[in-house]
Amino acid sequence: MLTLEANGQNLEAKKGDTILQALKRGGIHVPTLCHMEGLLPSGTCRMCVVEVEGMPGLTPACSYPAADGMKIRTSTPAVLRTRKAIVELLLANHPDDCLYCARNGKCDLASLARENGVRQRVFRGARKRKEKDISSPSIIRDPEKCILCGKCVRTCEEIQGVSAIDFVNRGSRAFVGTAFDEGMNVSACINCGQCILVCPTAALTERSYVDEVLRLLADPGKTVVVQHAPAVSVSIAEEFGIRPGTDIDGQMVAALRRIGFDRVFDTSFTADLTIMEEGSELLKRVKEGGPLPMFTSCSPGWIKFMEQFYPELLPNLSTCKSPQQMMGAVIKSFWAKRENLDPKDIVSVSIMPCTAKKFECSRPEMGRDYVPDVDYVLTTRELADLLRIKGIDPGTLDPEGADSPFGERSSAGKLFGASGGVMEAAIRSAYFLLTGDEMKDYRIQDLRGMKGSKELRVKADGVELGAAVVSSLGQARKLMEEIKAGRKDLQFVEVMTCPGGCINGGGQPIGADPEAVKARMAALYQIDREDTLRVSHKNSQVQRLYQEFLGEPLGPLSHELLHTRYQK
Ligand code: HC1
Repeated sequence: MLTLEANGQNLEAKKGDTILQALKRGGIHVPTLCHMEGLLPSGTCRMCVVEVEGMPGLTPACSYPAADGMKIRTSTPAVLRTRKAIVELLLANHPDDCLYCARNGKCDLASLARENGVRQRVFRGARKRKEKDISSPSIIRDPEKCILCGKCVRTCEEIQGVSAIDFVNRGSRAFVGTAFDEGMNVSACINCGQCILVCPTAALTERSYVDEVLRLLADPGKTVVVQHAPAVSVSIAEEFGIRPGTDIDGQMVAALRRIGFDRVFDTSFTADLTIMEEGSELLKRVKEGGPLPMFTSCSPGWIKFMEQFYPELLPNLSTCKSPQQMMGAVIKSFWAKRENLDPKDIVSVSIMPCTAKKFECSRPEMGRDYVPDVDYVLTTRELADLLRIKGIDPGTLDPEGADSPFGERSSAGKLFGASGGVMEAAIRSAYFLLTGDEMKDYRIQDLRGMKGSKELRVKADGVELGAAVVSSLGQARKLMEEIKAGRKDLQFVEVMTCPGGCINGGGQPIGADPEAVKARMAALYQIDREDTLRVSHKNSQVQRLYQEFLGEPLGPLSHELLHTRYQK
């Protein structure tokens, strides 16, 4: 342990701590901008400067190591003057359109200006003139709002292993852009939106479809139905000031009805359906000799990553569409027929924690006869926008249940929202399919938690399977390299694009700290602990869908509606 002094207060720090970590441990706040928890410091913005006795000038707290006996001052006149000047310089060429900005009320730059007492534009730099990039179905990039903190670049490279964006040019001509300054739609971007979560301003935002959905909700010729993803009910409350990890599933369903959706379905229903299809596909591949390991296919960022970086392994992807797309497909086939509706008159909206789902629903293979399975995807944040526009506070409503015939779900389906959840749900049902018995304890602790890589060997009825779960594409890349190098002990691999899974998706509330993300995950585990229906194969509405319409898992109609192929 190290002993330091900060602002006259004694602090203890661990060996290897930076000054910033030591100050945090002691409860002393220092503003940061480019700093990213869990990654090596870049020290570029200098917002966290402090004075250290005996050292010349100011020292960046994020990158300088704490040392025994160090005496630190965090708010001397020189420190405050420097921080304020940094913000003033950042504002020198920043647009003054806060009123209309997508990050109005949630802008880190605005918060830093407020915290540091900036009340006027002191420097007037030439405005950066660069077109907005609106080419992506998921992400809008506005270089004029970029303050070059580099967090998006680091996230894309160091966490996701994609490197779709990077710094271009140097000095005053520097900007963050794609290779050859092309649109995001032709870049390597996999649409995950993790860059949006770390962007301090509105330089990166989701492509919003709120106006389109509002217009269609008001169109009497349209039947507008909505589905909501497993991870949304445990995060949307944060947008309304409710504690992270509070599940408001029933109140959210009530709120969706108040908005005006004609039906509210639960994507966890089709997560259960996915388990029936994907579990059967896995057992078939094991019996018939591959290709193995089989990779899950519900995370669209991961699919694009595979297409771009590992096309030779595409045959290993499950042919199952994602639960979102399966729901869209059964809405516009089975449900349309049952309600006597022309699929062209149905508008299928989904509420997802994920920006890549917008890209997924626009893929040409995700529909039939030029009718897309899903028409519009709104993120958790856009749902909050929609609720605010309509003046609805979900926390004030009485809970309601989702609609039949796609409203019942198991808690296994709900677990899809956390990394490891698809695997846990699949193992529960595979065990039953192989042995005819239920597992004694459904909880599979080894697959739970925020770790980026988890593994397990499962034995049932003489069959032994190697299972791996990875979240973030940086972790996925490591595993893919092992598999390419000849690793043979895995039969089933779950990949989620975002670290921790959809609870931490790129469409989730901005500004959540790691503890908030863990609280969302814990909420899903609590739902599972308290539920009475905990396995997908016992979902009675899924069973009815097979009896009345689909036939059997992997049958011809399932193949037509619920499966697809990804090709090089
Ligand atoms: Fe997900 Fe999925 S779990 S991909 O993370 O398989 O987005 O929540 O809806 O489709 O069910 C996201 C979440 C989601 C799908 C399911």
